[in-house]
Amino acid sequence: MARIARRNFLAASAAMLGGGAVARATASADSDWAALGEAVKSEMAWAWDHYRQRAWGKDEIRPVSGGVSSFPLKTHHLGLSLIEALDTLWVMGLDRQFEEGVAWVKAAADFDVDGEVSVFETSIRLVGGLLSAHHACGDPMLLAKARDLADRLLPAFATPTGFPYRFVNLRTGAVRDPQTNPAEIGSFLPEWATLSRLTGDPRYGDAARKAQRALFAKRSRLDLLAVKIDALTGQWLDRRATVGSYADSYYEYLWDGWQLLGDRECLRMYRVCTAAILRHQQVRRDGQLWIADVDFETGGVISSEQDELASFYGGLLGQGGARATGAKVTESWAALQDRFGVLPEAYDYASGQPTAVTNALRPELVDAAFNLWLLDRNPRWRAIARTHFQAMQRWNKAQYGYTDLADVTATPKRQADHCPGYWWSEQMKYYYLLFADTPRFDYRRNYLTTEGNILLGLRK
Ligand code: DMJ
Repeated sequence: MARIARRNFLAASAAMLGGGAVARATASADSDWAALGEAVKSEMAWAWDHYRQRAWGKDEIRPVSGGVSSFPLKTHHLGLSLIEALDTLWVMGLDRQFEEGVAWVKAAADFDVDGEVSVFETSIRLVGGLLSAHHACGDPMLLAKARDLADRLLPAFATPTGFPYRFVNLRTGAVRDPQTNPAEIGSFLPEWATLSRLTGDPRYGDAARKAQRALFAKRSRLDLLAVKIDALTGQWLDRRATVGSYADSYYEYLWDGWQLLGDRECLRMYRVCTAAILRHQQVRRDGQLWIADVDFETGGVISSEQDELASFYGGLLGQGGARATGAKVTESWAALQDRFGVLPEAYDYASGQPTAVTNALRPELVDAAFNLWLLDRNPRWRAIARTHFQAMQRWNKAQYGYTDLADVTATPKRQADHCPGYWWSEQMKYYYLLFADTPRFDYRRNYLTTEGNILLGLRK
């Protein structure tokens, strides 16, 4: 990749918001990207310092009050944000912070807890976070921790279909809730195949592959999948096909199985599913392109409501070769970002109104912009990410970190008091990689998971 000349830049202008000083990048010209990258890094270091002082080893910081919240366990902390942050810190060159985080994991991360976790969330966030940290520094104890955690999730896959139960007790292996969905069935392969490769134990990759393929076999005659299915009977419990929540990363991991592992079966499944989605789910409205929710057997449109989570999909389409369509979908979401400043959690393209006015500090639009930019280096994708970053600085920054919003339509936008773990792993990394042109990342040969964890492409 052509290196971008660094310019002299006054990175920050101070402004007060919610009691915290806001470092505002003033990039207006297209060539200030490197300075924006520095601004992202300084926000990450600032947020990490607050996390270290107020929430060290806890799952999530409450950025307004300075308190903490736990996830994925209800009452016990596993160090979620810390683990999610590790490869982001590393790729930004925040080496001291990375090392203190790794030291905490080695000394204190303990998954032997009598409590129930979401199998999917625990895998993408914590197993993935530990594996990407291991990719960064090679410390065998990080791999051992990832393996220990995956071993505790494995009992969930013991079903007649191979689809995992949604919840498992980390200590006892007791499982709960077989009524599951494509995302929670088929979002394991990149992390678990990596674990199998590194440990020599095929059980992880095998379980992930089996679940992914068994779900593909359940597609309708239109080659569409619905959003709810029983892991014990294999019966569909719903008719709605969507690329939004509960389905999104299933499609992502079909492509990723090909991208990371060269798995031709994944590529075939990705192509079949994508052709059906593009045939039956595209809706054009007022110059925008949306991927509508449809009945998986008839193809009839069920709803004009769109999850914010679906805004990742344009990037995936681009990766899979449908670049113009992926660009159009992403531009439709970018137009909404321009209208609301920060995307609402849900939007109805028929009424033109948000149907959920919160925003859970989401990364999906930047994820799409990053993936499209990797393909063509079009500065338009950087500009969408810059708008996203600057809006986040303006609206989501609180005294002790970055927070969800309770209402993106209020003036001024109303803050909640919660920073999700994925903030540390996803958008901060996407912004930085988009803007900073760092030598620590291989921009040609890389792989990031659905949670933004880098399993391929870190350069020492
Ligand atoms: C992340 O945990 C992952 O990207 C997941 O696939 C769905 N979206 C959330 C963040 O919004």
